[in-house]
Amino acid sequence: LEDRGLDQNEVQNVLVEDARTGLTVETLKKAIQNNLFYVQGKYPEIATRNDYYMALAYAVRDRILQRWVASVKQYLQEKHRIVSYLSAEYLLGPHLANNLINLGIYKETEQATKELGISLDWLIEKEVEPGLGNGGLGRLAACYMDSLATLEVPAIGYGIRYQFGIFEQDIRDGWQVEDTDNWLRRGNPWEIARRELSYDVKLGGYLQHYTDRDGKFRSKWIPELTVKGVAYDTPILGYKVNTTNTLRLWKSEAPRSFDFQSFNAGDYNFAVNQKIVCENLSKVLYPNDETLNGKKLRLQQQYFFVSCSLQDMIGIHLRQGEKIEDFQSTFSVQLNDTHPAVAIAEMMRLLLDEHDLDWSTAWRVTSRTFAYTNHTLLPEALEKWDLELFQSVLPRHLEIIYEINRRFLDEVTVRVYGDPEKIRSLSLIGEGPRKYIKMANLACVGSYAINGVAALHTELLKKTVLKDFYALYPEKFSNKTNGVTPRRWMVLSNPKLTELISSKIGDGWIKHLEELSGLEKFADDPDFQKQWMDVKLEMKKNLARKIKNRTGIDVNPESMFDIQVKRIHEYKRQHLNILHVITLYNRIKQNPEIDIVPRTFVFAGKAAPGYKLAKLMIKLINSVGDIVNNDPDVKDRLKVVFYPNYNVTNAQKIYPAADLSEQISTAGKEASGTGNMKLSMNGALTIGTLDGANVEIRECVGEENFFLFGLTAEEVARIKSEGYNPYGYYQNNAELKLAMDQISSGYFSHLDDTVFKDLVKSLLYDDQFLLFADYQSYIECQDKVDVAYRDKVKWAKMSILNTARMGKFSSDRSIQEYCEDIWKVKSVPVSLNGN
Ligand code: B1H
Repeated sequence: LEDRGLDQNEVQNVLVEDARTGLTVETLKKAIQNNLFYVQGKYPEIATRNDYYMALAYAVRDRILQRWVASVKQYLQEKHRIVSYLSAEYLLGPHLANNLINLGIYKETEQATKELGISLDWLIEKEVEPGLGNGGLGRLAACYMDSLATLEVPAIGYGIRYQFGIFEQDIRDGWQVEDTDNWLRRGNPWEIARRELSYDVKLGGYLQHYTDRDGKFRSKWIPELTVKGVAYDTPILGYKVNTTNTLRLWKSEAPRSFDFQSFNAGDYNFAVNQKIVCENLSKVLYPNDETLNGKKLRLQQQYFFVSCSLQDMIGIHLRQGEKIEDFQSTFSVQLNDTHPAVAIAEMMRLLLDEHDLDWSTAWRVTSRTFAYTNHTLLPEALEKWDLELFQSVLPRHLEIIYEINRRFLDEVTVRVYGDPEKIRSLSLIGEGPRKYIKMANLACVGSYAINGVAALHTELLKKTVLKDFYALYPEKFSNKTNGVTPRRWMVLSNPKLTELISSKIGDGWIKHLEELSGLEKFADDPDFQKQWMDVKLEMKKNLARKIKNRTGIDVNPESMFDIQVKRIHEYKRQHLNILHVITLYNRIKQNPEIDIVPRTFVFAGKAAPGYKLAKLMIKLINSVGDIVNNDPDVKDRLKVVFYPNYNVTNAQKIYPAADLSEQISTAGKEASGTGNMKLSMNGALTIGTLDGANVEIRECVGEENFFLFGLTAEEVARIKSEGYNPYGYYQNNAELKLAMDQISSGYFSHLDDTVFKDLVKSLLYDDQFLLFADYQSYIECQDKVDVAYRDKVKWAKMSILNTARMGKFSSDRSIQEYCEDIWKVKSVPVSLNGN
C-alpha cells in the first residue's frame, strides 16, 4: 500500500464546493438550515433536538455521498480486486461525530452549530447507536471497515440489518434486566435503502433428484419458503481521504408474489403469517457472545445474509463482463469466524446449480475465494449444527457438504495413512448420539487462508483445535494480530489527549500510529507529564459526572480509576476482580487506618440473557458495591461502580478516564481482546495475564510498564490435566477464605445465603477458569500497582510510554497485513475531480 500524504487529499477535497458539498462554516450552516426546513419541515423556534440532529446528519450525508458515488464509479470503471468482509455483526457505534472527523470538518461544524445557537455535543449525544454486534468480534469488523476505507482499499462489508440490536441493559436491585434495542425508532439518516437491489433466498423443503438431458445427475431444491433480502447501504468514510466504502446490510422481507398468491387462494391468515415468518429473519441479533445455542432461526439468519451477499458479488462480477470461473479474481471473501461459513457450501451451490459449473471447477473457484478468521478457542463457541436441523433448513447444502467431505476424506486418508482418530477429527461431520456439522472444519477445508487474532492465539490454534488441519495445510495458517482504529478510539473519544499529542509530534500519528513513538522523548519532561495527567484528570472528572448521573454514586476523580469493561464471562474473570475489592475492604475493616491508595472500581458489560452465572456476577458486583460504598469505615477510599448498558457510546467516555486496565482472563482463553488496546492507547496501565494480545502489548510497552501476574497458558493446561483442586487454595489462603465465606454467608446480601450459592459452588468445586489458582498472584500484583500509583512522576511516565508504544495496535497495521498476505489487494485512491 502506498503512503499518501494529506496535502494531495486536501487539494482534492476543495475542488468541488457548492451548497451541498462545501466544507466551510458558512456552507455547513446554510445546509443545516435548509435541511431543517426542507427535510424536517420545521423552523428554528419549533425544531426539536432530533430535528436539528437530522438536519445536521443529512448535511453530513450529502458531503459523504459525493465521495461515495465517486468511489463506486472509480471501482467499477477500472478492474480492482475487492475485499468482501462477511460478518454477522458490526458494532459500529454512533456515526455523526466519526463522520465529522473523517471528513475533517469537526471544528467547522462545531462553529456552524454554535452560530445557530446549539451545541454540537448536544446533537452528537442524540444519536442512538447501531448496536449490531455483541462485543469484540463485531467491533473488530467496524474498526476494519474504517481502516480499509482509510487505506483506500476497495471493500464491501456484508451483514444483517437487525431491526433490534444488542439488548439494552438496565440494573434493577443489582440484577441485569434486558430491554429491546429499538435503534431505528427515529429513522436512520446514515443508510440508503436500495429497494431495487434484492435477492431471493430459499429455505427448507426437499430435493428432487433427476438426470438431465446431458445425462448429468442433478438435485433440484424445492423450498418450503422463499424470502427476499433487500439491501440497505451505509457509507464508510476513510479518514481524510475520498474513499467511501459500502457496508451493505440485508433486511428480510416476504416476496411480493407471496401474499398475492395466498390472497387469491383466499387464505389471508396464511399470507400475513408467512410475512411475519419472513420478516423475523433479520429481526433480532442473538445476544449469546461466545456460546451457541443451535437455534434454527440463527442458522436461517446466517444463510440468509450469506446467500444475498454471494448473489450480489456474483452479479457485480458478471456485470463487469467477467467469466464466472474467474470470480476469485474480483473478490476475496473474508469469513469473520464461522458465522458466515455456510458461504462455502452456498458458493458451491450457486456455481453448480445456478451457473452450471462442474464440481472441480466450482471447487477451484470456491477454495480460492474464501479466507477464515478464527476468534475463539472456547469449545462452547465452536459452531456445530445438528445435522437434522441443518437438513431441514438447507437440504441441498447438506448434500454438498457430504460431497465436499467425501472428496476431502478421500484425499486425507492417503496422507494420514488411514489413522481413524485423525480422520474423525478432520471430518466435517461429527458422530455421536446425533450427527452434527462442524463449521470450523468446513471453513478450514474451503478456505485458502486461516488466521488467528493474536500471536498466542494462533499458536494455540495450531496446537489444539485446528492441529490436524495445521498438519495438513501449514501454508494456509498465519497470525493477524487485531488492532483498533485510532480515529474513533483516540481522536473522537479523547480530543484533549489528541490535541496534546499533536502539539508535540504533529498529527501524522492518526494515520501512522507508529509515529506515537515520538512521544517517548517527552516521557520524562515534567511539563508534559503535568499536561498529560491534567488531561487524564479532566477525563476522570467527566466520567465521575456521568457515573453520578447514571448511578447516583459519588466517586473521587483523584482516586485511581481501576477499570474492567467487557462482556461478562467466567473466563474474563470479573469475579477475580471483585475478590480483590473484597480483600481490600477486609483489610480496611481489620485496620481502619491502613494506608491504601483510594480506588474507584468501574465495571461495565452485558451478560448473555441465558447465562445464569454471568448474571450472578453482575449481582455480586452490585451487592459488594452496596456494602463497600456505604461503609463509613471505608471513608470513600473504595468505590465500586457498575456502569449500566456498556456500548460503544459509553466506552468512548470510559477509556479516556482509565488509570488501570484489567485484562485478567485465564491464560489461553481470550483470543486477543481489543479493549486492552484501546485502554492502553489512552494512557492506562495494564494489569494482566499472559493471554491474547496482552502478550504483545507487554512486549511493546516493556515489562516494566505492565503489571503481569498469573499462570501461563501452559501452566493452566498442566494444572487442568493434573486435576485442579480449588478447595485446597481456599483452605490455605486466609484472605481468600474470608472473602469467599462472606459471599456465601450472605454478608453482601442482607444475610441471604442462597443468592450466590451457584457462583460459590462453581468456584469451590468445578471452576474451569482457575480463579483461586491465580488469586494470590493477582493480589500481590495489585499491591504493586498500589505502590506504583503513589509515585505520581513515575506513573505519568509509564502512562506516556504506554501510549507512545501502542503504534502496532492500529487496525491500519492489521489491515495492511491482511491486504498483503491474504487478500492481495492494493489501494485505489479516489478522486473527486473528473466526475
Ligand atoms: C470473540 C466471539 C463470538 N470470539 C460467538 N468469538 C458469538 C463467538 O454470537 N455468537 O455466537 C459472538 C462472538 N467473539 C472475540 O473476538 C474474542 O473473544 C476476543 O478475544 C477478540 O478480541 C474478538 C475479536 O477478534
